[in-house]
Amino acid sequence: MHYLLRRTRRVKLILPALTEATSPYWRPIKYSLFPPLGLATLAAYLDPDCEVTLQDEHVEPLDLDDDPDLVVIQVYITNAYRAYRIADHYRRQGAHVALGGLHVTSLPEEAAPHADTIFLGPGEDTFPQFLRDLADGAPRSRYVSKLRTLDDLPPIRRDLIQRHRYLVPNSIVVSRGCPHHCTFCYKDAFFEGGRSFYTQRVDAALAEIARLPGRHLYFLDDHLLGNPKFARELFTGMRGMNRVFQGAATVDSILRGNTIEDAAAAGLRSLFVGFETLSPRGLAGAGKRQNLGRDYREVIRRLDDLGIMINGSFVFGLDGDDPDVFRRTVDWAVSSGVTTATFHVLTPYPGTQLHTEMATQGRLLTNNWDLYDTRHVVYQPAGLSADELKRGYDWSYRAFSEWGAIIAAASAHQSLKHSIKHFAYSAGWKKFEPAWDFVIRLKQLAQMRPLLEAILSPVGHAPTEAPVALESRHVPR
Ligand code: B12
Ligand code: SF4
Repeated sequence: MHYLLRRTRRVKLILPALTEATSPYWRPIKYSLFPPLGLATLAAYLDPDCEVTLQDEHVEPLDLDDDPDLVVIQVYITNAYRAYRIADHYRRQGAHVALGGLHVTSLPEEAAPHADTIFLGPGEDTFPQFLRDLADGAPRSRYVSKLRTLDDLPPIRRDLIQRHRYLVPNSIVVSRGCPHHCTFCYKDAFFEGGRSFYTQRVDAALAEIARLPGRHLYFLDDHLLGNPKFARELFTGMRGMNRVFQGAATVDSILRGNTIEDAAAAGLRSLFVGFETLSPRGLAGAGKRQNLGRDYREVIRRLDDLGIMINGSFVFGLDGDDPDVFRRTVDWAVSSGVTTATFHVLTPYPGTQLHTEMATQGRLLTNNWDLYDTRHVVYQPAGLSADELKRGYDWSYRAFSEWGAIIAAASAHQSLKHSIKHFAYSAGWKKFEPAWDFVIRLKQLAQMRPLLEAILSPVGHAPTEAPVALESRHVPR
């Protein structure tokens, strides 16, 4: 048992590249947005005397010639094979390898042969316990998170994040999980065995915000408005902080009370909204009760009034979808003035209710996790063929990104200023890919932040004067 022979002095944390990020068609900017916040969160529990490195393969080649004592790897579904190869490599060298994250939680038996220790669920309770056990020479092979709290967290090791490599280094999460239960979402599986939605204390969240330099923030929370009381207090506290930020929320939370106005007053300038489908049958089938019977146009109007840009999320391939779903959805998004869209092919992630349903019905087409990226069809759809679904999905991105669609969507706003900003933002995102790649290669992303903030300044309706920056947690393709 090597951990008895080696003291834990050198620790390496790795986010292996998602498979699609290494394909010839990858979009470097999409993977240069957010730093590995989960790993930086875990690093906070390490002894300050440890020599710690954090490597994100999306933004730099991995150095695999080193000799760490402990290797911590975050496993998503489409980096799982890569993660296992890296894990095997370090285990051969005698390091203690710890694997955790969404995919390990979904399929622990698959991950276990590649690790000395696996972790199921969030790591805030289990990782410190593991470190204590490791120091005692008796680490377990499996830890399952049960105690769910964000109280008294040590400050995230943001010093390990190479800020210059990311467009949005100020990403932050002030909650975990979500109060809803959509059947295609990882959430229930990941948080099984304990609370599945909980927030930080407001004062701690505000303190974390205060530690971040610059003005722009990106909240990576699944549902920033999920707890209205917490959200209101957070936004009240942020009012004097001169921040601009982006986040994600559900349609019902936008329509309920005045939380969205409070958010705008605190600096919210763009929001990822899970519309998912225009079909009530599709919503019901996906367990998306919070969307059922809600007036999507009213959601749009309310956000538009506040000058908040929208990144609409849409899922194709729900039961009930027919070959016309793509045109209907794109037409609606364009005519509604949705700024950017994230389209997904419905994907039954292992561990989800959707996956169980598909498996029971014998509709799963492949277990190749590399294809579970919401761009490929991995199950047999009901109302259209797999090929129609894939072609319709690809068509939707193309159609939504055409100049005509950009101009039409930008023209849909009440305010001319909003239209101009929509146009600049949307075109900048969709039409200038080579320019982004060039900037990344020159390692000059940091120089782009003030420019983006300037381009995306407020549109007049918004209750504060703050400018804004880039788009969405699930960034559009
Ligand atoms: C940032 C992000 C990305 C980044 C990922 C790179 C990065 N820098 O992290 C980018 C933009 C590349 C991305 C892309 C996509 N994403 Co994304 N993304 C996120 C997001 C918004 C935040 C992740 C985060 O930082 N969380 C906060 C930290 C604190 O939590 P964490 O990372 O989970 O880490 C904790 C635990 O997981 C655990 N842990 C993790 N690793 C380890 C390892 C060990 C050893 C231990 C002990 C613990 C541990 O401990 C940490 C602390 O508790 C999440 C949603 C969310 N709120 O988590 C979606 C999310 C991960 N994405 C999702 C999806 C669907 C996608 C896309 C497919 C979207 C698309 N169509 O393009 C793509 C491709 C992803 C893929 N193929 O798997 C889904 C994943 C579903 C799934 N089952 O895999 C999520 C969960 C959103 C959702 N609600 O559906 N994404
Ligand atoms: S609202 Fe979003 S985060 Fe919450 S369960 Fe549904 S898909 Fe998941």
